[in-house]
Amino acid sequence: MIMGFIASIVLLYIAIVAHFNYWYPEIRWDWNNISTDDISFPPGFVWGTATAAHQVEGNCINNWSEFEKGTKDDGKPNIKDNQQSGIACDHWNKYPEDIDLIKKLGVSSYRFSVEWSKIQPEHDTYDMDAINHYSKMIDALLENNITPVLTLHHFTHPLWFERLGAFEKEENIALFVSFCERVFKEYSHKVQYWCTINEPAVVSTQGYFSGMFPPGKQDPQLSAVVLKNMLEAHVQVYHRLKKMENGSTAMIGLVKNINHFEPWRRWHIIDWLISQSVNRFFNDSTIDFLRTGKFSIRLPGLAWIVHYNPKAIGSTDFFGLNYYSHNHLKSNLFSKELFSLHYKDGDIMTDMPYTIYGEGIYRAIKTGSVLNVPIIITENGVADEMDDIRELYIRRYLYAVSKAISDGYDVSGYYYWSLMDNFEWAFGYDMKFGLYSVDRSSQERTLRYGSKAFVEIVQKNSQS
Ligand code: GBH
Repeated sequence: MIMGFIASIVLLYIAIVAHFNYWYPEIRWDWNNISTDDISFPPGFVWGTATAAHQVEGNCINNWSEFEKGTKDDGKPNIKDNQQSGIACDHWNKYPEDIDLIKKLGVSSYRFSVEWSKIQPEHDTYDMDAINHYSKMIDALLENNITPVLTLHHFTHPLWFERLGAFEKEENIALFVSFCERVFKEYSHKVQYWCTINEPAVVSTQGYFSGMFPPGKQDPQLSAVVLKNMLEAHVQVYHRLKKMENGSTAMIGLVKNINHFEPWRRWHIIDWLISQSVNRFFNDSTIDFLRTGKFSIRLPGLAWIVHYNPKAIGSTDFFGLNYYSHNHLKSNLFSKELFSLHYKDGDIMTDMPYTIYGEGIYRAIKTGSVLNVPIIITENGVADEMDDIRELYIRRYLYAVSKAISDGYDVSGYYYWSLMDNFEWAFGYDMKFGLYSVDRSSQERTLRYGSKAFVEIVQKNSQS
C-alpha cells in the first residue's frame, strides 16, 4: 500500500519534470562549429542605434531623478555608489554632433525617447521650448537621412504623475494617453515609427517586485496591477493615435523585453515551478494579452489578476523586441527572496549580472512571432568596460538574428543599445553599453574597438 503510494508520487514527479524538460528546452548551440565571420541580411533590413532621454539628455526632473537621491530601508543607496544621472551625456545640447556619430556608424535610423517631464512639467502645463527642442532634433535627423523612431515612455514620467500614483491607478491611464496625443499631434507628420511604452514588465517587476527601480516597492499584487495598467495604457494609446491624422500610416508598437528564466536544476520541480511562474509573469502574460485579449496572472498568495480586453488583439503594428540574455533561477523557499540567480560554469559573463546567450535572441524572435507582425529588434547590446567581449557578443547575436530571418521569421530591423555610454539606471554610469565610450569629464565620445564589428556588418549589409 505505502510502497505503491510512494511509487506513484515518484512517477508523477518524474512525469512532471520530464514534461517540462521536453517542452521547455534550454537551447544551446555549438558555437565552436558556427562561423560568425560572414553574416548576411536581406536588402532593406534597417540598421539603427538607440538611447532613452533620461539616460543621455541630462537635467531631467522625474520619478527617477527623485529616486536617485534616496536610499533603501537597509540604508543602501538606490543607485550604485549614490550616483545621479545629472547632466548625463548632455545629449540635449550635443545632439547635432551625436547625429554625426550616428551617421559615421553607417546606420539609417535612431530610436530615442522624449522626456514627458520636460514636455509636460506640470499637469496643466506644456512647455513649448521642450516641444520645439524635439521638433528641431527630429528635423536634424531627417536632414541627415536618419529615420526617427520615437518612444513615448521609457521608464520615466513627471513627478506630478508619480504623485498621483502613476500606473498603480487605472484612472491615471487617461493622463498618459492625452500626453501621447499631444506628442503625436506635434510630430506625426515627420515621425512614422512610434514605440508606446518601453518594457512594461521591467517597470512593473523592478519598480514593484524587486524594488530596484522607482518607486522601490515590493508588492507582487501591485506589480501585477501596474503591468496590467501599463498594457491597458498601450492599447488605449494605440487606438487613439491610429484615429488621429497620420495615424493610419504610422507604425505604432509596444516594446517588450524578453528574458527567459530557466531552472537552475533541471530535475528540481520547485526550480521549474518558480522559473515557469516568473516566465508567465514577465514574458507570456504580455504576449498572450496582445494575441488573445486575455491578461492573467495567477500566483496564489502572491498575485492574482484576470482581465479581458478584446481591443488588445492586434494592437501593435510591429513587435519591438529588446533582448539581452537569460537567467537561471534557483529556488529558496525558506528565504524572503524565493529565488536567486546563478551562472553556469563556462558561460561568458557580461558586466551586467547575466551572460552572453546569442541563441536566446533566436528563441525570443520565435516567441514574438506568434503575434504575426514584423519584429523590430529595438534593443540589443552589451555592457563591457574592458571591451574584450563586445565583438563576440555582436557576432553571435547578429548571427542568430540572421539565422532567424533565413528560417523565415519576419525581422525587419535591429537597433544597437546603445549609441554611447549612458546612465544605466540602478547601476549608474558603471555599465558601458556604448558603441562610443563617453569621457564624463570632457564629454568626449570615442568609437570602441569592439564596435567595429557592428559597423562592418552594417556596412556590408546596407544598400548604397
Ligand atoms: C533595457 O532594459 C532598457 O530599455 C534600457 O534603458 C537599458 O539601458 C538597457 O536595457 C540595458 O540594460 O540584471 O537581473 O540584476 C533592460 C532591463 C535591466 C532589467 C537590468 C533587469 C536588472 C536586474 N533590465 N535588470 S538583473
